[in-house]
Amino acid sequence: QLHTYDDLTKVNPVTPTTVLKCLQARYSMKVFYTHAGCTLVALNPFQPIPDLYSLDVMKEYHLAPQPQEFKPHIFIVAEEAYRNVRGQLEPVNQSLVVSGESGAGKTWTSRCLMKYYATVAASSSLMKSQDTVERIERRVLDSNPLMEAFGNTCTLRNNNSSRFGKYIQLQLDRCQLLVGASVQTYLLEKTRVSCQPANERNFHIFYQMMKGATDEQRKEWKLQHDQRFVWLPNSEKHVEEDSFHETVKAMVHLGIDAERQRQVFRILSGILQLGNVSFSSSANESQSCDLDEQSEGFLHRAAELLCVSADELQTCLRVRTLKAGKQSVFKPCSQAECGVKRDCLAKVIYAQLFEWLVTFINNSVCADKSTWCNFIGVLDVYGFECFQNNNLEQLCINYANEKLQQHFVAHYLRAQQEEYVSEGLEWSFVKYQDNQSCLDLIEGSPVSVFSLLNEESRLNRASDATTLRVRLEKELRDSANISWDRFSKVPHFTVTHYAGKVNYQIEGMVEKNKDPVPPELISLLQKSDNPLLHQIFSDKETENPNNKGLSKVTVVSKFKNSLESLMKILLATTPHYTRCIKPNPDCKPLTFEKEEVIMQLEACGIVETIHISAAGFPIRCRIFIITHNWNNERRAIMFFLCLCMCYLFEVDKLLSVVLHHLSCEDRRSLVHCGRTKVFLTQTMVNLLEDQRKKILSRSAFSIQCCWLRYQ
Ligand code: AOV
Ligand code: MG
Repeated sequence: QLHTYDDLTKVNPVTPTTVLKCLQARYSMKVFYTHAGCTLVALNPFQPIPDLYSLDVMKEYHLAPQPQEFKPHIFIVAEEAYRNVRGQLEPVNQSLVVSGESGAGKTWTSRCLMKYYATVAASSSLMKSQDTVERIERRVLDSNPLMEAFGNTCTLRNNNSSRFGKYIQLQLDRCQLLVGASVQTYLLEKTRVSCQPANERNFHIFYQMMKGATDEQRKEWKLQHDQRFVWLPNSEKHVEEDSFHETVKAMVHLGIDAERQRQVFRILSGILQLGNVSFSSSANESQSCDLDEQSEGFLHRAAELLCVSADELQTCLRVRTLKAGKQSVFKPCSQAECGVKRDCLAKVIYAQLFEWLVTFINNSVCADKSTWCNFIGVLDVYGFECFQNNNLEQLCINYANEKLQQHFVAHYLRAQQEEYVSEGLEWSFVKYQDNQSCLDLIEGSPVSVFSLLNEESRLNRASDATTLRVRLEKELRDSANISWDRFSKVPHFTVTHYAGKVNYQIEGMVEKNKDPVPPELISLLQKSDNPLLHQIFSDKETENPNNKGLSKVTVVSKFKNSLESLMKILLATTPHYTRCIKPNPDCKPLTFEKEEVIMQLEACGIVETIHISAAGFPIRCRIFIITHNWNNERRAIMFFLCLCMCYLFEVDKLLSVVLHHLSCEDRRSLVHCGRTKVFLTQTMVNLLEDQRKKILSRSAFSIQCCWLRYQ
């Protein structure tokens, strides 16, 4: 019967084993969603499930008076958030936080959520008459395949792995209709453009082009059928046939015209050509390296596609410009340096192109501030990762996941329990895994991995890997979350994350953190005759080459700041958590591996969450009785409430009146009085909601009950 438990709070006793058994039983019955108190657990079926997300199912959940009574589904979370926007509980803006490890189903879930809102909150009044620009809902949805084409790839863990984080705010007007959206993205893993980990691939868009371009387009973009590109490994793997067509369709819907598309694809092909340019070693240091014989053609094609002079491009790659006073000094690059510059050029172009794309999408879908009043945010970041070789990219990704876990711990596991205790409720504290110590290790002050990494980046000294390793070991030795294998030949450090231990290689970390862009590369791109390339680099400052990037913000500092802004937004919204679980590491359909699942359940603290949810109260508020019409001046009501707060502290009495009016005096266990707040169980909230609806539908002067939530 275990499969019948819709909510893990009903499992008795709640232990990792019973929870696992319940989820396994449900999975074997093809039931993929289960409530875990305040969170929803979503198991990845790894195969499309017919009719699970159909229009009819959406309607069913949207129109139900109590969707919670239906089978657990992501649409319950979606609908709850949607109704909260209409409700009186503060804050009215909502965030749907989707978490889980790489390949668990976050991006899939985010797409489902967006489809749901684009359907139930569709605003027909926004139908546009132009042929090319589609209605707003379509455009919001089309932003997904477009961003995924440019920002997703096939990794060892997921064939459609997101290499950037995104927070999409769906903007709703007063009538709860979707009138626009805005996208905030986080740190694209741009190193992948020029360096793909073994058995992984470059971003989807390159393969889509190679496969989907017409003969005419190939000719224009200089992509011969039989051409092998160094930066396109594993081309034979997993490509959906029509994805190029889909991407182009999305571009059209979003308003990227044919000429702009041409410019985009020429730039992308230019990048691919650059990847086949290599250099031979020079005879001595004062001589610059020559192009390899077969590279000549690729360099010319790259220059032609990027619309820059081939000679200048070659000089930029082979010679470094140093400023000595007002004079420029030119220093030939070594073979390795030439390669680094080539990679840097490709990365900076791709990253800026991605940024331009996101800005374009925002301009196309963002509603005017005067037309929307609330939003529902959907957060989909890259999931926790642990490969054989992990570097700065994985450190940033796993750090982002630590931050999200901390938000959950702070908001739910800690804050709620502390409040019950401070309000004097009978409460036996549920212990939970706090990941604060790991975050202190990574980002804390005065010393942390990030601070040491930044210092090393600023000092700009040679043999960074060993120095950084020694400093990390010396200065962070007190942290329980970091360790070293002293016999390892490769300098590395191991971090114990909430989701598991990860070894990070130190080699190359400092350089990646500095992320220097030689100014001559920017100057070259600013002179491009490709209007798009020219535009995206026109406002970029060419750094002072003598400055060695001193004033530049490092990668980790920038990322830390952007995540802190995200946390501020999350804290100002009502969060809803969905935990995506990957039932097996090989992405096999309908295969449930217990060890895999239990590790993920333990990492995210599911058992603790269930304990707290089972005994806790989802709503804390003060209840007042107002003989007043809610439709009257809101301010007057607020004034009245303040008076109540000042003079009527006998909450218990007030409560009796409310309960009397709701005819449920026998249900006092559903309500608990704290020192300053009244705590309601979900059943009580539903009861009050029903009453409120009845009263409002009568729309007469009557006793109304309203509640405010103080966080
Ligand atoms: P992720 O976003 O969590 O990983 P995805 O959302 O890309 O993971 O899911 C991985 C794959 O699992 C998808 O491409 C689908 O094939 C499949 N999948 C996920 N959820 C479902 C579902 N509900 N029904 C059917 N198939 C599903 V990463 O972005 O790597 O962290 O960086
Ligand atoms: Mg993803």
